[in-house]
Amino acid sequence: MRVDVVSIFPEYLAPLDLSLIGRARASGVLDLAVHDLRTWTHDVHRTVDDTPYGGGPGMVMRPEPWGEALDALVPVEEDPPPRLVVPSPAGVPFRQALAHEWAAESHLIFACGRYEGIDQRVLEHAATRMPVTEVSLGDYVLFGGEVAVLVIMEAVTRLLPGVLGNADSLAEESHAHGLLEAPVYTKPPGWRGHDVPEILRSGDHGRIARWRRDQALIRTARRRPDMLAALAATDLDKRDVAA
Ligand code: 6GU
Repeated sequence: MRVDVVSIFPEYLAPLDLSLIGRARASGVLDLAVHDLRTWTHDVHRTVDDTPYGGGPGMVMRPEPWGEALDALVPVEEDPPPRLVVPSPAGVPFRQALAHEWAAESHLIFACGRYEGIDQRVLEHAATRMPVTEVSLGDYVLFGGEVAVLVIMEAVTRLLPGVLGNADSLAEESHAHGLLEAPVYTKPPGWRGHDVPEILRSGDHGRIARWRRDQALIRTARRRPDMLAALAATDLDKRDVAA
């Protein structure tokens, strides 16, 4: 997968060199480049922003540098075209399903806005050439899209084939089945007066699976009642009702 990130703070994306994302890059699974938006400015001040039409606080990113950046990063006739992802608190929610969709793309371009955002015409024009998604991490406001790109790239990269050693951990994890994951334990069996639930040490795999499912249901009901309500009745088994 090819990924381009455009930002006025390219150093903010330095963590993409580390850990498992760094390893995915080194192994060739991920071909990632970070670009400074100011590369595509032409004035001495390398201006990227201006005051908003219609008034209001803050500054808006001017369209010209973004237009040139996308012209440079999208090869003419690229087939399929890349997907442009624009992090914004006004975007659609980023969820595991989107991470799966984007892990199947061959080329993603992230446009990191700062200030009050990017002139909307950049997105309108890009949409005539490629799919465009404005995406939000949640209901709070960040300074800019850079940290959102770190989050999204971590969620997407771990779904790329060959990145996670153990594919089973993808199947089991929170959000894979629309439920939060059950709590986990390791050795020692007793620690500071707190014991590992006896059932996990019983060796009875049927009862362990049932216990984990019940714990997942209880957690989800308490912490994310919205997720439980969204679970289709067909996703519940008869014994879930008890939990
Ligand atoms: Cl994706 N960007 C910004 N700037 N703020 C956010 C966000 C994204 N998601 C939540 N808040």
